[in-house]
Amino acid sequence: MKNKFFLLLALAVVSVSYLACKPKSLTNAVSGDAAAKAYVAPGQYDQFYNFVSGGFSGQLSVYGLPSGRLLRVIPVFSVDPEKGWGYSEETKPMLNTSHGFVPWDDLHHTELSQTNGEVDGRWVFGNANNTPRVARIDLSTFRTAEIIELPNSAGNHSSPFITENTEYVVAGTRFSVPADNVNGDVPINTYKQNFKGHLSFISVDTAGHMDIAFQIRCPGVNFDLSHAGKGPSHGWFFFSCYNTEQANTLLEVNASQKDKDFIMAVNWKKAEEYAKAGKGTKVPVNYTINRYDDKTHSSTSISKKEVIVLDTKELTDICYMMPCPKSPHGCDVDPSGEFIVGSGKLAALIPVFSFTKMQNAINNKEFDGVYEGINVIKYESALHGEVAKPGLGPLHTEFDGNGNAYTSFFVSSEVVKWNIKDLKVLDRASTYYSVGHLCVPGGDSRKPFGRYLIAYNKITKDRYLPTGPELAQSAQLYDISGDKMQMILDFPTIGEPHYAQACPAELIKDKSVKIFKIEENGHAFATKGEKDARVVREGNKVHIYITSIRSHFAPDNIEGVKLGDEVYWHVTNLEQDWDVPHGFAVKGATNAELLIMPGETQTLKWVPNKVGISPFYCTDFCSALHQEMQGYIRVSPANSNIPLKWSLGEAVPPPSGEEKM
Ligand code: CUK
Ligand code: CUA
Repeated sequence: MKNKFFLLLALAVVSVSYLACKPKSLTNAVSGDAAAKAYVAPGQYDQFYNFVSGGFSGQLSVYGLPSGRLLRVIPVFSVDPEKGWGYSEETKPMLNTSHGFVPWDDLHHTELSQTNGEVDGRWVFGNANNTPRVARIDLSTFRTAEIIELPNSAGNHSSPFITENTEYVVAGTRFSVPADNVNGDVPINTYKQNFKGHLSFISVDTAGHMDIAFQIRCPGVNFDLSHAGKGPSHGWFFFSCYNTEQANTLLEVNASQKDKDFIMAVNWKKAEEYAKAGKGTKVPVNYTINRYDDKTHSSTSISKKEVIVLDTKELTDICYMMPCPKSPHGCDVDPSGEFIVGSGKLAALIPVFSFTKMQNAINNKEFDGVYEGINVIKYESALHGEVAKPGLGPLHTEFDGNGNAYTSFFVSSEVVKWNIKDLKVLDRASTYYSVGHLCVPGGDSRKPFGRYLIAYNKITKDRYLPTGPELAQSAQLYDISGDKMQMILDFPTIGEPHYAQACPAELIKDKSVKIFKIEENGHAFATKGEKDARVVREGNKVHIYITSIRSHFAPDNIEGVKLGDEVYWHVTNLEQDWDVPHGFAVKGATNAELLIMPGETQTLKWVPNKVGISPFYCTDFCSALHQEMQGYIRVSPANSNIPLKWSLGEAVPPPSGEEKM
């Protein structure tokens, strides 16, 4: 067994070193009409939005397709000084966790909300891999609206995949760890006894609010990826598991021992029934839910203390294991909901399971033993068939809605198109290089839109101008409307993309919020007109109610602030026009700028530590007189008796000579 693994490893090394030399056919990789296919004329909209995870950047970026134009970077799990995300008083609570404020995470997968298994354009979800969390981004504002933390988890990788009516966002832990409520101070080599893998079923209500409905406690393995059943398999969820060897060290060898690991099938409808019937245990935990409110322009953190846990040891009919060769990564369900594709990183074939056969096998008890209390279905009993000799290092599969599947191969750097029913390979296209995830618009829903496929590559090597030791990760766009895939565009990406989703622009663009109505601004420190601008002292806290409109702040001269004061700049942008944000920055601030949208209020905390004059100014070029949009604040010693004073336009003496005219 070991020999086989090293053979594959050797193959991988050979192929990777092959990448170092430029393929001869490179100039032929793009054919003549490619540019026209990706061309979107200046002033024209793209046809699709593409929501791409930023990996270790912790953010999510939005591209237009087919142009590859970068439209927006949405801060999610990482602070973003450009937008004040995690720096303004209003957004700081969004990054709260049971560990306190966490300024960074690692976002791997994006998933669009669905209704009846079809993309509906309401929200996109993202996962945090490091400190386990799930975020919901509102696609009317393109902002992170909610972040929920997941207890009993570590490395929330198998996430945030959703059921076909967005009933649940589901998250499987990558690292199994001792549960939060038991003593975790145990030797690491007691993995088998003490480490558990928890799956979280996060309910989503019609407003989008998330909470953990229940968790399922599973044996300690690594849950890698997952997807919901749909259509006939709605009610089930499928998770790829590796490290079924339960190793706790040198996983590259020790977790590659078995020829087959598992895809775990979870009957979540049954689990839901059990949870409602009180079959779970209420377990004490600590987790946080952070919500942003577009009316108060503020966020709040809710601290939760309990979760319902169902145990697979006791409830033996909610989980079943399907053997899957070898160290599976991607776990994808085709649009019909009948076929489940497992991509074994070290496998030389792709197994495709049949939901119908799996159901029959369960009903007929065609089992092949028990794994840690969970019935293992006979491989052949659930298998629809295998795709033979597809490539090396399969990772992920997407679907085009015409009966075809597209699988990425990391080691052989290619995308392979195959037919779901007869499992015949139809086409292959090179990627440059080492492709990870793939995305077809709607490609994991019941209704893929087909047309394009995007490959997200890990290595770019010689594709772009050198930029020092670090090169951009890269996306490649293929036209898949014909029989043969055709590469039409390369574009560099932000961070390291893993999964991405795309949908027709029509689902989103007309719902896009243009301004926040000033009369609906419910912020506790809003200033709805210049006449209300003021400065209020409460002990050593100074609240500045300040407004911005082209091209001044009101007030713009402030005196009476002293060392030792905590100054809160509550900036309300009075504009009611689309695309007119104002920025705000003050000298010596130890956090960031604010970028305030029309009708919105945002607050910057500033603790001056020097006596003197500090200018403040607008950072976003908003008008011809943007450079005039500035002001001064005077900071006096702690014991001074300069009174609080604020003004706009008063301090200017009449220009000399004017009286004489
Ligand atoms: S993972 Cu990155 S290529 Cu985190 Cu979905 Cu497969
Ligand atoms: Cu406001 Cu520049």
